[in-house]
Amino acid sequence: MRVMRFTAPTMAQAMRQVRQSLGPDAVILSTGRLPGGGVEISAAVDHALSAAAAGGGAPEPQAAPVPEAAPAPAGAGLDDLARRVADLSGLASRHLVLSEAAGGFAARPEVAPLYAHLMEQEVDPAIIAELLGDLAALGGQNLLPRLAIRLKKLLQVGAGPRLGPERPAVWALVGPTGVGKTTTVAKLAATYGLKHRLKVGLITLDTFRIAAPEQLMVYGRIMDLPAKVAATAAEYAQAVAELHDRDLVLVDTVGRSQSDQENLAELKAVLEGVPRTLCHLVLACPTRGADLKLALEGFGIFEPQSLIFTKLDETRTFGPILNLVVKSGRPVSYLANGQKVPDDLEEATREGLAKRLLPPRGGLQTS
Ligand SMILES: Nc1nc2c(ncn2[C@@H]2O[C@H](COP(=O)(O)OP(=O)(O)O)[C@@H](O)[C@H]2O)c(=O)[nH]1
Ligand SMILES: [Mg+2]
Repeated sequence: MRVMRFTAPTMAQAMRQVRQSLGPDAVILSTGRLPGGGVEISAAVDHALSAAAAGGGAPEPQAAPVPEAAPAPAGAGLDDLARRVADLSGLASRHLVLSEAAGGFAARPEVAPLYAHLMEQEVDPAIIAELLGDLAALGGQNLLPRLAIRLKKLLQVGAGPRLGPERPAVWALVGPTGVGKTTTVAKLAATYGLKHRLKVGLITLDTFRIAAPEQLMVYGRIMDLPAKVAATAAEYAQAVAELHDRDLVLVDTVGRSQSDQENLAELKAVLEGVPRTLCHLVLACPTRGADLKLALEGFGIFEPQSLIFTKLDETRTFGPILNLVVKSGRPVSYLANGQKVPDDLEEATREGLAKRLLPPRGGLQTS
């Protein structure tokens, strides 16, 4: 298999080059942005793979599950879209998806611009294939609204604090260093404490760095909310007990590298001091896709209730949000789009996320 590189100003143009040079059996191996602008696609033709994809040659008996080639009727199978996407993790099936995309649905003139746009947004190719594959077979106009409906179905949102009978509700924000946990705790405190007029308390477990607890204490003083520092499971349980008159207790934690399993386990042990603590995983949207997936795995031990994405103001690529929702099966609860406390926080909605992921109406690049 000979790998070839294609560079062009836009994904659509690079895809066209791939099809022209390598034909319909091209397999996209990777896509990326060039430092000086433009995109690069590595692609190749693997005749064994493409023969198997076409049902021609002798397929490998141990091949990973292959997506249904036959177009499903409109709307069918949408409910288990996420499950089928999750099944597409094997390398062989991934290649089949990509090869099918390049030579099949993605080549159709009405679909190609949508395909290119989603690739540019760095949506996982397997998800794109599920979203667009049978839409292409339906043909016709108005693909964008149909895509929007499917996308919204995949984008789970919600999991804001459900204030059950047990008070206070306890939310801990966990996540890598520097993603904006402390800032987001402050924004949430303002949202729930000042706007929704709930009784909010703050706890910081970030005693790891000198002066780190001070950051949250300052927010507490400004907003006139009680704030406590805890370093052990017992201290944490004590702090929550002291905040028993609160509706919601927000817990800030120390940033940990997802690869630092020992420290993650230590933090988990502290959080277990209050078993009803619900964790929410904070991730920065501009983080590279592979690193986001590593964080998801590393912080999986906290069984996060939701994902919170920060720094949306620093990127224009939102595919990773969709990729992680599908991969984790967790909803997105909040989006942070700037440094300002408390303004730069929004509750995640399907519409808001889909709007960021889709091209503006009429703004599709068709060249
Ligand atoms: N641009 C941008 N910066 C943010 C956002 N959220 C937090 N930050 C900044 O990121 C840096 C780290 O934030 P911090 O809350 O201390 O992160 P932590 O280590 O996870 O607690 C600070 O400079 C914040 O102002 C956001 O949504 N957008
Ligand atoms: Mg912090």
